[in-house]
Amino acid sequence: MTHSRLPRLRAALTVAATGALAGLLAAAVALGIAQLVAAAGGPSGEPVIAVGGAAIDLTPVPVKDFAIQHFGSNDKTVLIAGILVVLAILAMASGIAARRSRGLGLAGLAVLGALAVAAALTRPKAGPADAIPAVVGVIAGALVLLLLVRAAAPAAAPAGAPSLLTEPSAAQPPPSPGGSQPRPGMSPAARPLTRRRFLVTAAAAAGVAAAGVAAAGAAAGQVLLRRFSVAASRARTVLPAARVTGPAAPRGAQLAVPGITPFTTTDGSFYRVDTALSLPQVPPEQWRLRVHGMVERELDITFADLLKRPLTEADITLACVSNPVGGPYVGNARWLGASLAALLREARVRRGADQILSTSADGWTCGTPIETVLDGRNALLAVGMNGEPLPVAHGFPARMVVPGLFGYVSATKWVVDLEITTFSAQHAYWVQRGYSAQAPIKTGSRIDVPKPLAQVKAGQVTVAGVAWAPHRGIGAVQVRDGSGPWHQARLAAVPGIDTWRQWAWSWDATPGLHQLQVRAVDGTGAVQPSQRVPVVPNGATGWDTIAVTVT
Ligand SMILES: Nc1nc2c(c(=O)[nH]1)N[C@H]1C(S)=C(S)[C@@H](COP(=O)(O)O)O[C@H]1N2
Ligand SMILES: [Mo]
Repeated sequence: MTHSRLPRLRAALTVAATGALAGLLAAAVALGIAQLVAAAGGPSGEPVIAVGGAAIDLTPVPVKDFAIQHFGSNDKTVLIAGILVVLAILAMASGIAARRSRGLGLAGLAVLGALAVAAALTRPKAGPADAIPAVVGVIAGALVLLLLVRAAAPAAAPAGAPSLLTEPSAAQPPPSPGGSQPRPGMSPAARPLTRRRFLVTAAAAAGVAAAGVAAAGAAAGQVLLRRFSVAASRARTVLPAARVTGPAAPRGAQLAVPGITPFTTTDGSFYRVDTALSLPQVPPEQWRLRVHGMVERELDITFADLLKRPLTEADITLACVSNPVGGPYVGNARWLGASLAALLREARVRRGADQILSTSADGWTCGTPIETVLDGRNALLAVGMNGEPLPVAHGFPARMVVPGLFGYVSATKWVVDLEITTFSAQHAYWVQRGYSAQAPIKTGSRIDVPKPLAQVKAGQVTVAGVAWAPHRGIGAVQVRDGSGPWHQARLAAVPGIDTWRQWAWSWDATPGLHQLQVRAVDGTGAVQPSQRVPVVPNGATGWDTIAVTVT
């Protein structure tokens, strides 16, 4: 690099660096202020949450599947982090643009603000007020950007301007510890002043940003507080005993095999899948369920009404359509709830209706076949899970549970509305995004022990796991080593056909590398298909296969 180019490059870098810093600070202030304003009106207007929610709804299904499968329950954290990184990059770009042209920089901020406003306004249940946090935030951010850019402006003009943010080159003497010593090539009066002014303004903005972040913290605290209050009313909730008790899980439901998936999944280890970035906080005192649409008699019931109805307790296995072969998105709990069929009979469904379109407190929708709910199975409006009120993450105060149907067509958490309608008139959330309207849970089976790629000693090795075909039941489970013959596994006891079933097989393992495979036969005699199909549009199929080394 020639001697004359270096200073110009350094000047350009200075412009870029101060611009980027100004953009970042402006965005931080915008965000902090927006969070603060949002805290006053409830978390629905929080720009990052709104943008995140909109992103979830707009994400193409394959991308969402990728996220669920690769990040699992961390998918939401990854999404928020991603949004913040993108925001930071765009903010820095706006700041750099503002060093060239203020209008351009402001336009960049305005675009970011418009995106946040659009996201806030298109959230389900959003009102015009939900745009306020983003608007106020962007105005604050724009002021900070203008201030900083004005403060830094003269630095762009003369060549040889000192870099604020890069190490001084060896060609120049290091600045004195005070930092304001004039350097060769600088106009002694203007440079340090400009620099100091920028630093002072930057420090002030940083202070405002810090205050904003603190405000955001306070806002988060408030949300937590509100969450805490729902936690408190959950703790106060006393559920009546079941009037109808399904057969208790028999003692033989749990095989004595270390490492096997327990028959009953604890609340804490139950998988969670939903589109909610912040958990809906629905106080039971305010909860209402409306049953309307193609009915003779509309119903509007309170939580107290719900608890007065005869409650049923039953073991039911829930599975997610996004569960890959061998995957974790399936769980079994003991649910307590009121009969959905009885509720529909009370409302008197009109001829021609075939779908219950249920809606959650946060606007998610789900379509369930009326025929299935009325066919005698334990379709529940559930209030309890494993002997306790539903955890907030699993739908407190009330959710649906229908044995045999994938969660996205049956298991609405935080349910507040049941519209009786038809499948041709209304399309639920995931159906709008390419999933099937009808989605019974497909027969599945999984090897839990040994673990994939485990090393085991030659001799008798227990191979074990779970298999499920809710509301058809599991008739048999078969295991094979490589392409050898299928062996019948021993089956654990089950309380009925609505749960998964543990199985175990004693394998005479010989040294070498082996491939173990499992398949189930459901209660109707249908063998789990070997063909591998993806999750979209109505659930994966294929046999779980693991490799183990025997020594
Ligand atoms: N309100 C609401 N309910 C919902 C969903 C959702 O996104 N929002 N997801 C459904 C899906 S796809 C599944 S698999 C189950 C998962 O229930 P869980 O999180 O209690 O395991 O909830 C269902 N209920
Ligand atoms: Mo799901």
